[in-house]
Amino acid sequence: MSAILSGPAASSPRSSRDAERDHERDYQAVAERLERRAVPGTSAEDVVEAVRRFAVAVPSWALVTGGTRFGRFPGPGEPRTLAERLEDAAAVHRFTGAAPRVSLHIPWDAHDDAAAVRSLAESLGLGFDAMNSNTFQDQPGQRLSYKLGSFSHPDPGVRRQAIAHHLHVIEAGRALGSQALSVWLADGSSYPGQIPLRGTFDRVRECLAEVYSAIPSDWRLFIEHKPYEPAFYAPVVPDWGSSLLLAQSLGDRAQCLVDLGHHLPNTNVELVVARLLGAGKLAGFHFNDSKYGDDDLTAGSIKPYGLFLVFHELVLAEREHLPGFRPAYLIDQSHNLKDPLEDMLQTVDQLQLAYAKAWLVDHAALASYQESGDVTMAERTLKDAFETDARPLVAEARRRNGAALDPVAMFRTAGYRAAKARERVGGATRSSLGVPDDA
Ligand code: RM4
Ligand code: MN
Ligand code: MN
Repeated sequence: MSAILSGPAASSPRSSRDAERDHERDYQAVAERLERRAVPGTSAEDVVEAVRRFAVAVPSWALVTGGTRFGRFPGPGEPRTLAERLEDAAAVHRFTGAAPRVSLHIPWDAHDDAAAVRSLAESLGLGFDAMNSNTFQDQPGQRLSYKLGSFSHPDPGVRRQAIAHHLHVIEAGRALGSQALSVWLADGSSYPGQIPLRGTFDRVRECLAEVYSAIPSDWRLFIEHKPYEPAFYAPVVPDWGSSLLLAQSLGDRAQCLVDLGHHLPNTNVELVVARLLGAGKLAGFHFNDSKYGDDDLTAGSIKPYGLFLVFHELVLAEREHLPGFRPAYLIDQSHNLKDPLEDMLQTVDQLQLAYAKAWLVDHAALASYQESGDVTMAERTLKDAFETDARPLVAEARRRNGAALDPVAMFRTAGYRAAKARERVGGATRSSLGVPDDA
């Protein structure tokens, strides 16, 4: 039996009643501390209720082992079909109480019968978040190649084909009840001179304008930037400035999506978030974590303080009722080593935790320290929130939502993956990116 199938609960005699009792005590302790602190809006009750409302969408493509370009090591019981991916997404929601929607990637999640997919999702308690297009790969039978770009391609025929794909994704999303289209383009160049730097941006803007004009009036268009890979010299949409220019030229319902891993090392991502919020152009997030590049690691695993600072900007905007504040929270990760579902459960937990801690910030005190120029106390105000053990608050929110105190422990105790390994026999599990098992 692999380490995944046995778990702490299986090997330890602690009963769930013990866990409940420990939780009660931990919760009382933090509630009491917060009561003593007496900061308006940050009682245990306030924070728990806020965390109960927090929701993040699960990406269908990260429910299977991703792999790297050097290899892929899938485990037993991973989903093989869209129906099985939905089933796993529903499990994430069941264990966390915070993942009621799934985000599809077309054509990875191609399907013939949208009504059947929609009703299956409904029966699982799931809705659909943003739809993702894909013009960064050629598909079998595709007429023209995206090797040298899609929206920026010099051949207008390729550009038309890419636009047609986006219109198809919009139709697929309409049929499922989605309300957003998320566009990440691999367009760009790996060598100086390969493409005109200005002209390609203009082409992308023109193509996006056509797509924008086709989205339903209650939809938004998300533009996702990325500094490099697969274009290693000059991507057409490398940074939030380029993304903002595009969103501003398209219109009100075009906004900029921040994938936390899509910045050069040491970029101050919370500052990017603040700028986009100020411009009314923050679409939302692809949450993940990274050390070097677009590493797609578990959110909060490498830079938890950075994640907290991002959430601080978000909670500030939420509590100030910043006009137009409606961020779409999505996960975008690749699981190479961990069980994809355990990684997803850890991720949701980390996001709930960062959100809870951001709620603990004493905003009035922070503002007054900023006014008086008290640098030390301003910084300590943030640190005080960040260093509070908010785990019992998050566990309590999950409990009240009918989910697990500890999602990973519950996942192991329930034997979810082992059961799926018995059910899901035969058929290939392919990584969404199509990395073959023997690469
Ligand atoms: C990209 C980007 C997109 C995702 C693809 C799979 O790096 O993060 O959001 O759809 O990867
Ligand atoms: Mn992304
Ligand atoms: Mn990425």
